Amino acid sequence: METSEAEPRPVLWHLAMSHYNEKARWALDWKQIPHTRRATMPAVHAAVAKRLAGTETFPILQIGDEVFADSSEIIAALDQHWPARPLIPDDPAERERALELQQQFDTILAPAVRSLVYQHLLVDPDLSAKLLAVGGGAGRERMLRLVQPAMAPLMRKNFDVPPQSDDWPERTVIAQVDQIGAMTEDREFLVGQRFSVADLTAASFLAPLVCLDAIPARLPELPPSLQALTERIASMPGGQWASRTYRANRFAYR
Ligand SMILES: N[C@@H](CCC(=O)N[C@@H](CS)C(=O)NCC(=O)O)C(=O)O
Repeated sequence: METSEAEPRPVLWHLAMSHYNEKARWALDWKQIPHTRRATMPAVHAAVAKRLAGTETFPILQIGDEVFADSSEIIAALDQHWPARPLIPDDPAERERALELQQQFDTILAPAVRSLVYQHLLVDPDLSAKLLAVGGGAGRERMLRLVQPAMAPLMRKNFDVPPQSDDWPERTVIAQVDQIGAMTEDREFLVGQRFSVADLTAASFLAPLVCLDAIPARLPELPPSLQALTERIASMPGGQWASRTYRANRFAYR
């Protein structure tokens, strides 16, 4: 598949370890769009986001003068600029359903996965520094290890990370995986007959829990205290679907 010669080469500003960012990376790879990636250190990325888009989160995509500061906006822009290998279905009913599911996973599943992982990660400064430093080398890890005690309370507050005794993140993830399992009981894809933004979004967010080894960013192992739960999620029908879907489609262009 050819990409349009007329389009400028997009630039993706991203955080190597983040699942929202994996969603944007996968979309670019799925659509085989040549692009430039700029990985930034967590925390520093907020200043870059402010400068680029007046926002605080990554991923951010630049296409020429246009700036898209949200993973869903990025996917819509990619389909608009590079229509081949569409992620958003053409059929109006399928389109509506796919975007509705994307919105649900963006606002319910992704924050719950993040809160769940951080509940177990932030109590371990060494593991926290290792995960947050992904893509940056030993110097970055040492630096993040030093600032972790000051960063951890801020991250708990910013990302709504309750104490481990509060099980809302776990309950929320399990409920979402249950629903995904029910929706894919007798079908390969969440919407229609083709891989869409709904599948990509759900599988991006669940990959750290169900197929960590398949993620190209090479994340470190999750905290041991999460192992029993991730094994349970990976064995649920929705967890198995997410792992299968990620492995089958993350590198489908190769
Ligand atoms: N709705 C946004 C959410 C992105 C998001 O929350 N990104 C996180 C990385 S996991 C981030 O940059 N967080 C930093 C912050 O909120 O300060 C999207 O889909 O792009």
